Amino acid sequence: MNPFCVAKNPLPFFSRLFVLLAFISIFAVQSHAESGYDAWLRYELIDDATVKSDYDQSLPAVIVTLDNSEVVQSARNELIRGVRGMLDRTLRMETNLPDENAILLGTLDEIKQKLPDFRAPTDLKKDGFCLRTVSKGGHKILVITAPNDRGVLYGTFRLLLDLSLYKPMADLDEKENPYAPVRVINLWDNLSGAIERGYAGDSIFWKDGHIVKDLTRASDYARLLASLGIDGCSINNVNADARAIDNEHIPELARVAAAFRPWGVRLFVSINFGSPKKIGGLDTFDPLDPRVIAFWTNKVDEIYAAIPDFGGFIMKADSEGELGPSAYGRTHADAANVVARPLQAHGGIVFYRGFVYNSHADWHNLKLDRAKAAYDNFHHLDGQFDDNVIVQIKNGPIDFQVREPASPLFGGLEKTAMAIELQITQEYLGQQRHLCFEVPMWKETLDFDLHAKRGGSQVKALVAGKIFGQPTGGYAGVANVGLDTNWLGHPLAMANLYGFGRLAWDPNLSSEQIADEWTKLTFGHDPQVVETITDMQLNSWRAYENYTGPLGVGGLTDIIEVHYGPGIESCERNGWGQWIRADTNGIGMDRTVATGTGYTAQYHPPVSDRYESLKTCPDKLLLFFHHVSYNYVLHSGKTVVQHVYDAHYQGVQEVQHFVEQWKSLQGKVDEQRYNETLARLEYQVGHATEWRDAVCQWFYKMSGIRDKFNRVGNDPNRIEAESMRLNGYQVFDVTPWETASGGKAIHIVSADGHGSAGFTWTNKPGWYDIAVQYYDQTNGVSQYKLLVAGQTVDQWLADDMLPSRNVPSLPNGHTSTRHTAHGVVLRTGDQIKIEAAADGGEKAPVDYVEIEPASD
Ligand code: GCV
Repeated sequence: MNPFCVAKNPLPFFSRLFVLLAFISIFAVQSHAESGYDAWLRYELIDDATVKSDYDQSLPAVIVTLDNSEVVQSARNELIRGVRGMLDRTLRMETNLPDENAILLGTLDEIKQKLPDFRAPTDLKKDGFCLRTVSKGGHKILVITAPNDRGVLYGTFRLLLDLSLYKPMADLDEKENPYAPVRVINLWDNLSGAIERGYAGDSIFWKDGHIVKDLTRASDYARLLASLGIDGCSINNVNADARAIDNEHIPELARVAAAFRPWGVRLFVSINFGSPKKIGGLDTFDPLDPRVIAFWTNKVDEIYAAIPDFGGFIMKADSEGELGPSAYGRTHADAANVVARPLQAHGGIVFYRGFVYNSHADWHNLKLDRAKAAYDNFHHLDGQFDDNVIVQIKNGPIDFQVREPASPLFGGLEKTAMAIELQITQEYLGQQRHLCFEVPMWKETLDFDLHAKRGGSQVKALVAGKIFGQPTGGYAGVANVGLDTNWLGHPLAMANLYGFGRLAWDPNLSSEQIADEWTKLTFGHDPQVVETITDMQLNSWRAYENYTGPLGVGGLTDIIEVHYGPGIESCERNGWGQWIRADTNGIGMDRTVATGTGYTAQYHPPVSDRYESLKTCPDKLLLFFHHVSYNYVLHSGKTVVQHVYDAHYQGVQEVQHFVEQWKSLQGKVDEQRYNETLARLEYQVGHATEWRDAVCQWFYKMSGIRDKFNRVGNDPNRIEAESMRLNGYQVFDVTPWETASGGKAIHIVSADGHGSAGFTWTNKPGWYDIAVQYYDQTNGVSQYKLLVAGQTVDQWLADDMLPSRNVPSLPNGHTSTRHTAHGVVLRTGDQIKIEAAADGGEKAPVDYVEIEPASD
């Protein structure tokens, strides 16, 4: 069939244009190949003959829509697109039931008019949906219906999910309601286009202070969100630029809202609490001042005049330098309500962030504790927030660390709506350079029973308002997607966005199911591919925890700026409050009531008792709650320090295993994603090794206790750069010391910027892998060459853009990286040499060379 024959119909110009646009959007799926752009909506042709023939027979050829809303049109187009991709068939669009089988899309009211006998489930809620096959006139009608048009879209995506997962279609009967009313995404994009804690390129929304002209990606992003049932998205940093809502930007925001609208996604914006002063021309932002009240009322009215379905605001106040109500002695409730009241009139909401703490705390004071801040700031205000205020609370009491207990504030608000804030962007979890599937971590928090009420009160139920009956609440995910084609950088990282969306819709899904679904949708159904990737994903968070910060110790990363590589003592002796209180005698924050900060009292019994007592505190959180000696014996029977050593060596082995697992998929995964993933995993091995060595060296020095397996500080296959014959190179002290093997490395100091470092191979002849651990800064592109017996065996450029790019880039735990020359033949007595050329501020630094028998 000639798809353009529709243009011959006597349709008015705009209708023809619409058909053409619909056609383009339906077929657009084919234009992105396997770049990762299509994420889990690839709609790959079904290659299982039985499944395909079953679908060919059971799926009607006609799709009927009873509704002309933009959202239902998106649903129809999406179904056509999906069926075209998976079954290579093009559904026919109708607006009336034909004399044959059909798929029927409409809201409950519309369906009842068409099919008066249709028995809809009586308990469908807003955004919930039902898929049911009924008979009419001897034909089967697959009805996709919902109380509202967004629900129809979600039901359509569910049908597509079912098809993608090869679920039998015969006599379909499915019904689902979202677990929670609130399911939103936050982005931390600055108006400049840079993204705070974004690791996949610049903003898809902003550039140079304005919304970008081409909003195709914004709309494609909304489509991805809609496929998960997410219905709101804020598009600017919570450290908000007040200009985001000034008169110049409101029309620009309206364009984004228009790009979101066909997908049922409402636009939210982060606001600066100082706006009345910064953009309103007032001399105050006191929330109780009538002029400030008028400012917010007028501002909200202006926004709704341009964007009638505007979702509302996100507010970060009195935290990390942001202005807040404390400037006028007002409360967070005063601040939230002054903005919430005008929004209420339009059906809008305010997410008021619970992430409020003093970042200039006195570290000498052993009773101070940042973990207590959220509860202390909000608990006493319970009942004072308006109904359309949602206090948005990070999963743990500190800040997205690899292991934290559930925030006690979830159990501390009974009359206030809440949302749990989960971070999809991997700020503290390897920044999408490391594989780290967060769903198992989120599940631990969501399933945790805070005992806020007799009969059980798991976090997932508390935030959904199911325990104390708040009218709203739910889930907010910080995603920070960027312009990288595959949205989040690492080809396997989109599993986190998918997982967030699935859990926001249904937190009772298991990590296994989510990983399995995502892998099938993203990489296909080959059982080996599914089993391998699922296994890697499910093990990745614990592996990351093992080689970074086990036992709940918290951030052993550089917490001051980059939050990426190791930088252990950066958390101590400053006002940020992420202290681990380590000295030569012991480590860990004492948060007990008996002798510490008293944080455990913020939990209800028996949780408070469990954490208070060393006897019952789980090992995985020991150092979060207690200060103990390095020799303290865990429930596992190991000492703290031996656990730290063992976990770190195990963690690196686990990452090495990921590489092997991934390599077993060569030829089974498309080349582009195979190669991109392999490169990231190989990088991860090098950086995990850096983490392991930094943490183990530091614990060894601090505790003075040897590793009982004698691994720490004893690397028989390692040749330290500072021990090599140097020419043009000089030894220097790396800061912090633990981020270099032995505390030292070499860099080029010669006038012409060239240098060499060499040594003699005195070991057995054979095939070897030669790994060079060096520092790849972002302020230069050094060149390295590896020579064996005068012959160049490898060369490379230090041109990686590691996540430290926004701060002075130095040789340290963020930039430490590894290049491995595989399968090099060595003879005893060979001269091995690195020749390098410095560039810009990067002086071709080298930490060590490690030579091991060739892996394959
Ligand atoms: C947007 C952490 C991050 C900040 C972030 C803050 C927040 O501190 O490092 O970049 O600021 O959390 O959640 O507000």
